[in-house]
Amino acid sequence: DPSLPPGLRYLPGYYDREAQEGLVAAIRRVVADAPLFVPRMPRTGKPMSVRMTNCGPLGWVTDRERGYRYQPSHPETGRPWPEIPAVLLDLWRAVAGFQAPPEACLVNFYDGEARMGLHQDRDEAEFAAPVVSVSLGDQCLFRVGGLRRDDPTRSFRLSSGDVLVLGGESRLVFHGVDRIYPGTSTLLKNGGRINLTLRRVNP
Ligand code: MD3
Ligand code: FE
Repeated sequence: DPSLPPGLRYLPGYYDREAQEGLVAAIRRVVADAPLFVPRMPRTGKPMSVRMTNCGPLGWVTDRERGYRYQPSHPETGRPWPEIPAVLLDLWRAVAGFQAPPEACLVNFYDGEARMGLHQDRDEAEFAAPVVSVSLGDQCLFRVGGLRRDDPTRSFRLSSGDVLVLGGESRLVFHGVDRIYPGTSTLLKNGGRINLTLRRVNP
């Protein structure tokens, strides 16, 4: 698709329903160990509408005082993040190419009102490795642009089971989630959307 940024691979329907159910079970175990927290914007302390947790050696966190960063422990429990489930390490091996395993898996949970504004992912020290994303549950309207905030954007729906691989020139493009479409999936008993992003943090 020539209107997608170079290096972005969209793999719709990568996971079938049974595989999606397995992923949800694995994420429930992660959340039982590392509870969802409310991330807060640097300086203002404004809460994000998405709730988050992580698994892997490092996790992405943000708060008013210390801002965006990766750290090895949960900001509220102080415990190390749980391991990345094997099924997600398998995904990384299948789609990321010749890369070391991911260090961070961010788990984003969206209720029907949650959004994520247009941003770049640049808190990592390693941009050569791709970001790999898995969507589960309700559909969302995803927006992807270019390397500059004011570049034209293109929007499309992401559905449960879809995978995105953001490598090469797409690694630093602006992107966001404009809205959730409640009631578009039966995967999660209470509705909502889960997005998993696998990343290398350090070269
Ligand atoms: C395109 N998450 O956690 S995932 C994020 O659906 C984030 O939760 C969104 O953006 C979500 O940072 C989008 C798809 C995604 C992830 C990383 C990207 C798209 C990307 C990095 C570069 C370009
Ligand atoms: Fe992002």
